Amino acid sequence: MMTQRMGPFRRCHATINPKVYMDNCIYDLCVSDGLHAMLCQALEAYADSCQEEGVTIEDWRTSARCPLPCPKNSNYTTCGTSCPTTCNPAVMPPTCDPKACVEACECQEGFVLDLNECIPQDECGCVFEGLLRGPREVFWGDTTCTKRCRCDTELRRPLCQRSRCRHGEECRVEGGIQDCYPKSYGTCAAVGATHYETFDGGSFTFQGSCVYRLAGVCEKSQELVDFQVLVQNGHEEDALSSIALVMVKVYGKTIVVKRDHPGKVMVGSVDVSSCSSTPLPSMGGGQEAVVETDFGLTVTYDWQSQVLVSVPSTYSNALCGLCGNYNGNTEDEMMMMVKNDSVTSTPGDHWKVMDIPGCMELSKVECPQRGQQPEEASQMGCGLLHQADGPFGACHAHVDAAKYFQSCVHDSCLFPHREEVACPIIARYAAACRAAGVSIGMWRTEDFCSELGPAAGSGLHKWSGMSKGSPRPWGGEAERWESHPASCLVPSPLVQWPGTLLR
Ligand SMILES: [Ca+2]
Repeated sequence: MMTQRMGPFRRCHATINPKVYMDNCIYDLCVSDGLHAMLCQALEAYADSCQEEGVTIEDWRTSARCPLPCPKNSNYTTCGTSCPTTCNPAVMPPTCDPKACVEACECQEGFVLDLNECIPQDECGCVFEGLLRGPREVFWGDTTCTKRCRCDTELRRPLCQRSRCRHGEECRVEGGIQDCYPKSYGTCAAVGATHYETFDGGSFTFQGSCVYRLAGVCEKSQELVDFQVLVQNGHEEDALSSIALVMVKVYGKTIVVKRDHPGKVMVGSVDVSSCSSTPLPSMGGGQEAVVETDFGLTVTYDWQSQVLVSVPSTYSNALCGLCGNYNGNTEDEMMMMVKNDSVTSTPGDHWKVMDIPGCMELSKVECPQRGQQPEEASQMGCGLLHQADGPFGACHAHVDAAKYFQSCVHDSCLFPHREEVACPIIARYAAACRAAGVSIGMWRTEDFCSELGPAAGSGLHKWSGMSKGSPRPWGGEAERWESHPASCLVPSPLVQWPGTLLR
């Protein structure tokens, strides 16, 4: 084929004598026992030499049965360009000659070369200040978070516009990623049947067994993802009992955790906790349901008596509910609840969202037999908080125990025959001590506030499936649902997994 006068190499004969290549070919085939690959190699060597000299050769691979293996989405051609379209046209090989004709695998229509692969053009990234950015990637174009950029796949370059961090956020690097992060987080707690600690640090007692808004967005804004956390206390024989139900409403979904169903976290009729495959490190030994969202809301419920809501500082002054408005001022928590026409309104009047048959509210929380109670309550366990030589002794100088003791006595008085009402309040003080960096002694025993409550064995369930693209007004991300790294697999049909939707 090399020497054929009418063959594919005929134009090359005058430039490069095929004889040497022919002799080498015969020798190679001879020693390799006629291996076909040797023939292809020899023909390719001659073809390459011809093309290097600028001679156009014709297709020899078909008749010699030496196909050039081409990667996916590309076709073989004897005369292709040495300057193929790539994702990044600015970076061309220095040898590229636009007029040269080379044997090549050319990307099909709509595909471009990227690292020896032909990929769809719209999957190309962008180069920004020497760094490669993924297609449609949204990133900060400066170190102070004032320029937001997006890699445009059609233009194959980033488009930037002025932006800034939201109220309550600051620009910093976390885990190697520069972004706007909340300056701080606010935490609110509902403990036992009657105690509430607001985001601003206020506390009050309120008893009602209807469904109430614990926290939720009241000052709606495009920049904040709307959510609501609702709670309901249980009631048994005309008496209140601790939190029986926690509901988180976000992204059009309602997540329900019930005391009567320890270990379960329901989204509609689907229990999403049962899919937890890897047990999470237990936090403080408790058994808790943790609902986390991508915008920083965390709701924790121990299936017994304590609900914690944590929100990033972006939500300051935008919330309302029993947890308060999170504006940094403790004084106005109750004022928000006072309606213009009624000075005597109660938290229940204001934040009740649903009546449950038989649900009730006690406007005044008073212990009927105040006076003789503290002593009795001390015997029932509250005294543990005060004992100088008790498990909390080391904490007294750091966190005032008086507030917790009062709450404890209060609840012990309200529920005189239920020793366990003291447990969540003591646990709350224990948590406050730990948060202040004080190590406390063992206070739970087998007979008193035993760790093994109704949720025994259920472990800690963390479900962080609720997530959506960045709510920033800039960029197309808000339209796209994203899965979030989740320790729990969310079963279909509600959510496809592994997948990207929660529609
Ligand atoms: Ca406030």
